Amino acid sequence: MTNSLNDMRHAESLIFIGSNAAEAHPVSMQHILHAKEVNNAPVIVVDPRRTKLAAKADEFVRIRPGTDCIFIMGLVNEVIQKGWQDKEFIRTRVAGYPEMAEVAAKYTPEEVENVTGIPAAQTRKVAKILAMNRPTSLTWCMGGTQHSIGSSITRAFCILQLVLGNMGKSGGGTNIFRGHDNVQGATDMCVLSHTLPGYYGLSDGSWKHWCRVWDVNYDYIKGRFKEKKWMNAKGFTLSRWYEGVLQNDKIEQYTPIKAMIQWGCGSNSNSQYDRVVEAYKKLELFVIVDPFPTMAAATCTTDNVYILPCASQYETSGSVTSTSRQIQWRYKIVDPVSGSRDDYSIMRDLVDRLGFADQFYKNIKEVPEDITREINRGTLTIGYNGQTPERIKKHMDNWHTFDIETLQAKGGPCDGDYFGMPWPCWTEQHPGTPILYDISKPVAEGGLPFRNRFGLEHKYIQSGRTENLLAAKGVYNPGSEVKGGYPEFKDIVPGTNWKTDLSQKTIKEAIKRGMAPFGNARARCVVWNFPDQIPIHREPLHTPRPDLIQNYPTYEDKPNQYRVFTRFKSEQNPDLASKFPFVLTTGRMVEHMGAGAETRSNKYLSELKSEMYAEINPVTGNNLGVRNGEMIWIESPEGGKVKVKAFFTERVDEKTIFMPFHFGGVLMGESLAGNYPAGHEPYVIGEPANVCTNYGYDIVTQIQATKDGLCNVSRA
Ligand SMILES: Nc1nc2c(c(=O)[nH]1)N[C@H]1C(S)=C(S)[C@@H](COP(=O)(O)OP(=O)(O)OC[C@H]3O[C@@H](n4cnc5c(=O)[nH]c(N)nc54)[C@H](O)[C@@H]3O)O[C@H]1N2
Ligand SMILES: Nc1nc2c(c(=O)[nH]1)N[C@H]1C(S)=C(S)[C@@H](COP(=O)(O)OP(=O)(O)OC[C@H]3O[C@@H](n4cnc5c(=O)[nH]c(N)nc54)[C@H](O)[C@@H]3O)O[C@H]1N2
Ligand SMILES: [Mo]
Repeated sequence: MTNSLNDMRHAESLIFIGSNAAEAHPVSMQHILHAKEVNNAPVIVVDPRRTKLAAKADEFVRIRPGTDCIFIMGLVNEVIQKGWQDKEFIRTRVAGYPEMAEVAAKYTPEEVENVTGIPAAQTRKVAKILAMNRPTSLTWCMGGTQHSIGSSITRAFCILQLVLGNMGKSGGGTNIFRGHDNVQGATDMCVLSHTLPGYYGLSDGSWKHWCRVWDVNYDYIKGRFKEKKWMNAKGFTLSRWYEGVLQNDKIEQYTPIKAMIQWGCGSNSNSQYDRVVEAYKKLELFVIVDPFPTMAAATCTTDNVYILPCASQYETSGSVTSTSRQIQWRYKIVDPVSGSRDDYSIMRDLVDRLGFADQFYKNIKEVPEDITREINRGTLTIGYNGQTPERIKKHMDNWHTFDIETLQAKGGPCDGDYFGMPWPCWTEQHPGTPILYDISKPVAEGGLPFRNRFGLEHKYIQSGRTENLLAAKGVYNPGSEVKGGYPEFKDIVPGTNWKTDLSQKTIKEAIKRGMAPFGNARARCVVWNFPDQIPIHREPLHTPRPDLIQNYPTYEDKPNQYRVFTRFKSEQNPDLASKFPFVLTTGRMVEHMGAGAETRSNKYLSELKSEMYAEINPVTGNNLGVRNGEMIWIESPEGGKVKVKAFFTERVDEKTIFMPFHFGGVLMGESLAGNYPAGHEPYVIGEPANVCTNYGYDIVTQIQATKDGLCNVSRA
């Protein structure tokens, strides 16, 4: 999030795209409804389903799954056609605008209607609401990302906010509500296969940086790899790890995957779940580290599976990062119960037995405080340096002294700090950055310009034009020595830059001069390192509108995408829609969490929602001869099928089926209840939706496309 949940209170309008905050982020609703009720801010909700959040909307926009990009670029176009763009903001702080505007011009409200199903008049109306009620707070969530063009869709959201001039402003911003409580922290630590912690990448320079932080010899680390090239190669992602075992699609690795540790993974959260189950059975070693036996435990009947009962968050402590980039300390409430152990001690045993504890724990004596200190030392890219364990705890102990509107402490021991020192927090004196890219404040007080990251100028292949990428003259934070754009800081300590200077002198020097360590540049509308430099619409791989494939085809197939061949074009079969006439989309409900191992093992939540179901429009149900509450089969083009209860509701339109993905413990009609360790069967079991979610992955991130597949429905 560029802003924070609290800052949404200052919005003059709010648009939610593919977010059902009322169920998935209920705590945010106090701030959203504050803006709606107190500022009279119109709320727009764009979703294929009339959700519980949509119930609070002034304008509900029903969209066909997977078509968000064209709708948003259509809004951008309408804003430009009407002359409502923020011309000064664009002139001084945005790059690649004319090239982008030319692409957007193709997306007229009428073409948007043709592709998305949203009436042209409604696109015009939404553009007007946004233009007349600035700043707009824009929120997207999984409805905007879990698509083969998810990365383009998210780019389009950012462009809309740039064109409206809503970035770096209180009440504006792009506010992506994150998933699990510490998923922002997990992302920042890059529990990902394509980068080292702090988004440093996988280059030699990045490895050397982290080796310096860890105080570990670079050659020692290099020696842990079979060959050096694997050090710099992206790994498998969670969404397609199973191919590394099954190898039905070609993999780019010297060996198939033979062992798997799933550490806090719900398992049936993986799409193509029937194939995941096949892969579990082929593993030579499988370890599950979780407070609850996940569905994986119930699918495996082989004897090479170990379940290590892990303590929950209440039984341990440490620093975590919230969706608003705020760092908090989680205090331990009770000791681990029932013989479980916390993640740190399980990790310690593993590292001990693998024989490199002396390297791994070189600077880590006091757990977990020293882990946070290591993060402070190394994660300079996003400014994790000022949030020491002592400061974080001080914030937690004094959180009543922070203002709900501004997040700033008024008086008391944290005077002037923003709660949780939202990153970047550049020094131990810095208050944190409550709003990213806000040039109204000095950098030392939480202000920032846009980051200079992609060179000083760029020549566009679209237009042949060369553009200076630094911010225009006159755009700077108060107190800046340079009164306009400037590049990143380097060579203050020779041979280093602000991200690699472990003495942090470079960062301190920049702040002293009133400037941002990462420079002062323009935000890009053209991302030349993406397959689609400017967001364009492409039909989902499995589309209910085969007539649109010719104009909006998907990408070419992609070999070696995170070590596995990924099908795009060869998977976009125009004949599928006749056999699988319904759009299948999936998501969440408030009562359950993720793959559901925790919440379905909770008596009270299980009582609230005790059965797997599919949302189906009554007209569709009646046409199929199905009654409300009867069992139906839902079948995917890949042959996965689930037997679930029909839940008649007009939340979905006649062409769309929605399933929550929180259920597990049943596989294609068969109960696996007897396979759980004795006494640990969840209160509620049900079919996992992910047996039915279709093949399909984002071209950049490989996120699974669980929101825009096809399916067929029949009476069970
Ligand atoms: N109670 C509860 N809360 C949770 C979670 C949970 O499991 N349970 N999970 C957490 C996690 S990990 C995450 S990532 C967040 C996710 O939070 P959200 O993304 O808000 O949750 P979802 O229900 O997956 O999806 C949001 C909406 O996207 C809509 N949608 C589907 N396809 C499309 C599309 O093509 N376009 C548009 N515009 N909308 C579409 C769905 O109908 C749904 O209403 O929630 C977090 N909070
Ligand atoms: N069809 C479909 N599939 C989806 C999605 C969708 O919208 N539709 N959404 C996707 C998204 S956004 C996400 S984030 C994933 C979520 O997928 P998962 O992350 O697999 O889902 P969770 O059930 O939240 O898994 C968390 C596990 O961690 C365990 N756990 C809790 N606390 C601790 C702890 O302290 N230590 C350890 N070791 N374990 C702990 C829980 O018991 C649980 O089993 O699902 C994805 N899959
Ligand atoms: Mo998530």
